[in-house]
Amino acid sequence: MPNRKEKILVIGASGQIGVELTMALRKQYGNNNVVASDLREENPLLHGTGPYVSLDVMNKEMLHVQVIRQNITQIYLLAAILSATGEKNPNLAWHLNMQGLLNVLDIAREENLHKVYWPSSIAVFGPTSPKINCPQKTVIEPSTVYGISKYAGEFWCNYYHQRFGVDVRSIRYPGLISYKSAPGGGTTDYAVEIYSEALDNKKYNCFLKEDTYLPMMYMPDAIRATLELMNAPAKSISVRTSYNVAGMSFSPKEITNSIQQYIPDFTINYKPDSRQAIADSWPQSIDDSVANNDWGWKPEFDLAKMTKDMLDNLALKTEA
Ligand code: NAD
Ligand code: AKB
Repeated sequence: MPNRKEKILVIGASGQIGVELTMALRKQYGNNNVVASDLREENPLLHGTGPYVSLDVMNKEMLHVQVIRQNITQIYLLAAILSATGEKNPNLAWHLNMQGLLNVLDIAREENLHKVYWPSSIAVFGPTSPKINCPQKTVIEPSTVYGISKYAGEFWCNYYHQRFGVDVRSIRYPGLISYKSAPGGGTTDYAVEIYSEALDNKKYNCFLKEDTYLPMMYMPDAIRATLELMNAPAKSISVRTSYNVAGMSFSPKEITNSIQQYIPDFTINYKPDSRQAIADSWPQSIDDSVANNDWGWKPEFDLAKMTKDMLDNLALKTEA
């Protein structure tokens, strides 16, 4: 059972994952024990559900003051620049993704925080990694600045754990699909946009080719994976870099077929752009047997189940 005395700070809480993870943590620990924070304004979905502070993870002093003032015991760090935006501004992506993490790890060490969560990504893998069932340990030569920052970040987490005993845990998320909050500049964003475009306009211009397979996961599975990892006993965590987790793998053509089961006149056009090269550098599917052995990870959603849930919930949102 989670300890009710924990006080959690979520950094990047207004983003795609942040909103849903904050709500899930508030359910587990109590609304007032989970402080949401972001550089941008509070996401409307979080209004009135618990405390919110405006915070820049790059300002270490300000972060440190908040951690002490709010008696924080755990940090979930979600602030980052994702793959597609990162290629437009590599220096900024490197700076935020690295310095933000180092600020959090330093404060965790100095303040003896109980736990830190920091997500990595399947973007750590590059063109020389195995394409199918990419293993936990394999050749890793990322070709995007985002992937490089995630891979370096994984080893900083491992270092702070080995050297200073910081209990930092991490998951290499696949592309995440959700209907509550919009995605923030990734290569897998097409798989979110396609559902709302199918409902609103019955057509979608896809920036990836029809046969581009990528590892993906529905947000409820991603949130559950995160909580299961964070609630697992420390002795069962054998990976202190970051865990592979798998949900499903599909191509734009397959997700289109799945949507057409409900919207038969939905059509798609393919106009690949610079994101195609990023997608081509990543694996098509992931082997998550280590996460399964260590803390029992198992996904619940496949493409068919996710499509039904996405379309039902987006339709309800439109009606509201
Ligand atoms: P997002 O872009 O939707 O959200 C990031 C949030 O961080 C934004 O609300 C942004 O305002 C905030 N932020 C940016 N700079 C900040 C700063 N200096 N200080 C404080 N907050 C700042 O991203 P997301 O999709 O929610 O991703 C969260 C994490 O999960 C990231 O580390 C990302 O790399 C990782 N991840 C996401 C996916 C995915 O498909 N969404 C997949 C793999 C890994
Ligand atoms: C992206 O496409 O950049 C993210 C990710 C897989 O890390 N969704």
